[in-house]
Amino acid sequence: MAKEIKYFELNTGAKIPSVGLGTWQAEPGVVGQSIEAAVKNGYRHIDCAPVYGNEKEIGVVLKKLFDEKVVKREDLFITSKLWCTDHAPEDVPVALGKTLEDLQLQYVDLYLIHWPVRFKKGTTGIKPDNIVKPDIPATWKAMEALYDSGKARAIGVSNFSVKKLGDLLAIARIPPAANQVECHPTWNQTKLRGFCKSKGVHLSAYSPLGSPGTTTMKGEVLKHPVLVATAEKLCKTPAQVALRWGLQMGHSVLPKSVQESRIKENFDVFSWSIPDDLFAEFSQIEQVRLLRGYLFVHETLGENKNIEELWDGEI
Ligand code: 1BO
Repeated sequence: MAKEIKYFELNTGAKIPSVGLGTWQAEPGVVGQSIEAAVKNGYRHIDCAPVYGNEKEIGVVLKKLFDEKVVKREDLFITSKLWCTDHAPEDVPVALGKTLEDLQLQYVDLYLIHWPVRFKKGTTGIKPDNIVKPDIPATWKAMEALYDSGKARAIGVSNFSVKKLGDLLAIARIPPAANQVECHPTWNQTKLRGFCKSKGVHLSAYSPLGSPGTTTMKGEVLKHPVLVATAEKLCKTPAQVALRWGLQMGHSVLPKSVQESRIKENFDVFSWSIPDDLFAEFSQIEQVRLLRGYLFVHETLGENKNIEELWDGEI
């Protein structure tokens, strides 16, 4: 029996499931089984990207789930992203073509420009020396063509600041449907959230648990006293509280897990809520961006000389 899922509506009219399975840092060899567990436990939204290095394995398991009639394609919401090496307009359809081939799909539900940063074509890894000057208007025009073709049913961006999103909205024929960014109770994106809301751009949260397994991000979100105390009062886990906080703030959340028990736990966030008095305490939490983006800036190459410029001061 289908479990209750809350959806948000995109500016295309499509519905995006409010909880999706993140696949960043889900290694090939384990990502397939986590997707199977997620879908069997009710998830209908999978967040992918070619740079995560696992789209082929995801494609194999999606095909299996469709063949075994566990879920229908039209009931799943699949996001993927254009990597930084593929910003040239002629490379954009090729990159989506490769993603569709790997995922064994005819279309994605949402296709995002992964970063407002361009790397030299053909380079590998995330290295500042790979950076070249981006031309987001030209890349976006190519993204709009993918939307027109139906191969991307919605298009959007990721890691865009208020300024960068505003600049894009000023030239877009098709406005971005979503901006996927780091967001959790200790980086709540107040300014960006307000801007997205005013422009009808859906905010989607990566690292909604603060990426506890990523040592470089030093995320201790789940240990924050407000989360721990709220979890104790509601008999929930801090992870469930962090996710429920996201839903009540009005954004979709993309927790990553490869353990079935955690996958289930992260989905048990619909039948209860954080009461107003406890919810209010989250607005007092000190804010700190965890994914700083040092590898996406270069003093002389590209447009972002430092992380202040990358995030346009939102750090
Ligand atoms: C480098 C990838 C960050 C989250 O998508």
